[in-house]
Amino acid sequence: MSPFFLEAAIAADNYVAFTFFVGTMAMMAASVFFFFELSNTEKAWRTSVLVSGLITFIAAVHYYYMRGYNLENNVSPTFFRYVDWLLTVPLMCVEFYLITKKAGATTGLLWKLIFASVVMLVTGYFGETIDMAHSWQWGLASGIAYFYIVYLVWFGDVAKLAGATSPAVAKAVKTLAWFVLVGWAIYPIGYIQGTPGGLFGAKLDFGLDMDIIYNIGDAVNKIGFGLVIYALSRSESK
Ligand SMILES: *C/C=C(C)/C=C/C=C(C)/C=C/C1=C(C)CCCC1(C)C
Repeated sequence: MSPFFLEAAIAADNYVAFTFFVGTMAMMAASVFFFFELSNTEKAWRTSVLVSGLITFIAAVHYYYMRGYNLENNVSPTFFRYVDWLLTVPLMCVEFYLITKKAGATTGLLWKLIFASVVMLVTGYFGETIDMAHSWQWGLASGIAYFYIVYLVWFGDVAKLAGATSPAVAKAVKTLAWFVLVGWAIYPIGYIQGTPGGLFGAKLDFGLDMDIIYNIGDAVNKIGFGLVIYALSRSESK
């Protein structure tokens, strides 16, 4: 079937496919917005806003693909989901690095964040695919890496550096830290829903498909993160 027929074939009650479709649109719109705003952005903030656009653009391409894959095969596009995350989550770490760089953030800190995010994602991938029989143990390992990132942005080097910059940067880092603590916590909910091991071996059912939970998480976090950076670039341009 051609992609056009597939699009028409999204049934009105197929909420998974619908959220992939809306996700594609939202990510595309956000990318256009960030890219077009670059020319109105002060030089010092251009790279940060560009990275915001790259994050939503990479997601838009993956969502377009995942939408078709899910419609055609009626299964979760887990592999492409994780490819997307492996590209976009490290870029979110780059955002933290870029905005705290003026206060002295080192590439050592950047690598710590990236390393923790890769551990978080690779262990999650193992639990969802290769070694599903031990999904809760993999989820636990992933959760530990996740809490290390939470620690770094709330109390560790990222938080300390943010305190040493302008009030606007400090405020933006605080907002991004909330995204990491609350927005990113949407993902383990999807994982618990979608894996046999659930939470510490206890199967929980939230009544929502795993992909719907992940799609909500991506929209909140990728677009939200970008908008916080965008707002910061505006307040610092005045
Ligand atoms: C744009 C994509 C983002 C911000 C993805 C974030 C993904 C996570 C924070 C995933 C975390 C997980 C756990 C903390 C435990 C279970 C396995 C994961 C990978 C779903």
